[in-house]
Amino acid sequence: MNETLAVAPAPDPAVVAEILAGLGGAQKTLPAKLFYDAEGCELFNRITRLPEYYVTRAEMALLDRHAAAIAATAPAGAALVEYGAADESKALRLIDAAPGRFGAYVPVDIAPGALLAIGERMRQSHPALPVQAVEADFLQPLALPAVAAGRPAFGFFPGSTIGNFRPDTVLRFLSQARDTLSSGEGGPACFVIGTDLRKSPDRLLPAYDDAAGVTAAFNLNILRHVNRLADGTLDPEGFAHRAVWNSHEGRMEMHLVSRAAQEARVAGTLVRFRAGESIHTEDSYKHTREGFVALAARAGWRPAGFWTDEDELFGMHLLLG
Ligand code: AVI
Repeated sequence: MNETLAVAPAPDPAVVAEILAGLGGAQKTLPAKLFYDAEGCELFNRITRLPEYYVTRAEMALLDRHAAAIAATAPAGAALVEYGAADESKALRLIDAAPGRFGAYVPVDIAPGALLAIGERMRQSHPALPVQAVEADFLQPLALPAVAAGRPAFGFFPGSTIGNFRPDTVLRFLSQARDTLSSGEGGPACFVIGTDLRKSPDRLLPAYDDAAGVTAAFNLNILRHVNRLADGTLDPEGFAHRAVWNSHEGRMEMHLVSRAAQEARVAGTLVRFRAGESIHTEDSYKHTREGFVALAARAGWRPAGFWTDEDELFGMHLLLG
């Protein structure tokens, strides 16, 4: 029987403090997790179908090729713990590739609406598989829910969302995930993580600045979300979307560039922008295979498998800890 558990979300004052800290720095920033209100999730879904945005298609092609091999590395009866589960489509590739191997499914995400929808759909499509969703910011320490008790835990973090974290955050996340996943029964912790691979800026830049302007709309939407969360007056019309390849850091960056000198109020605080000044809204690291393995090793994980799509655009690592 399926069951959905809602754990309390992070308190609003903490989010407001994070927003103000970001807008108060010399390089203004906003937390990328704030892209994903209902409108942002919809826009991101559209991004995944854009001709320029190869990331999702490459990962799906990888799963078409290798889902059975990846699922075969899971211990029998394991709870499949999916971090950042916006929908269940990728987890289902593993579940359906190895019928009976997974004993439970635990989608973890910050968006309650997405989790409820997953629970509903899974009840229809896989009624015999216990599902327990956890609404949480997975960058915070996470406890496995009751449905995972007595089972090995098999972590799954697809989508290259890990690329949206800076290396210090990746290290903290991977150590916490090791604690979480090794609290399951039996064997070492297992974690399968999808990462977009390093490639030419000629391929990367259009993927983050598409001709139809969907990524621009996604970037600008963060301002509306911040306005709602923190009683703000940021004007989306006053900013332009910019995507940049930072070769030194090995990452794509998204910025919102102020079209003119302007002011806004956010949670009662006056924020001033110079003409041309940017708010840095997102990093999307493009890890090489070796670079990611080295990072994971610093968090106590050892590499045990690696798969790519035919065009070698996207990689999936199996880590044991
Ligand atoms: C969710 N994440 C992996 C996407 C990425 O490619 O970094 C978010 C995104 N930003 C712009 N386009 C897509």
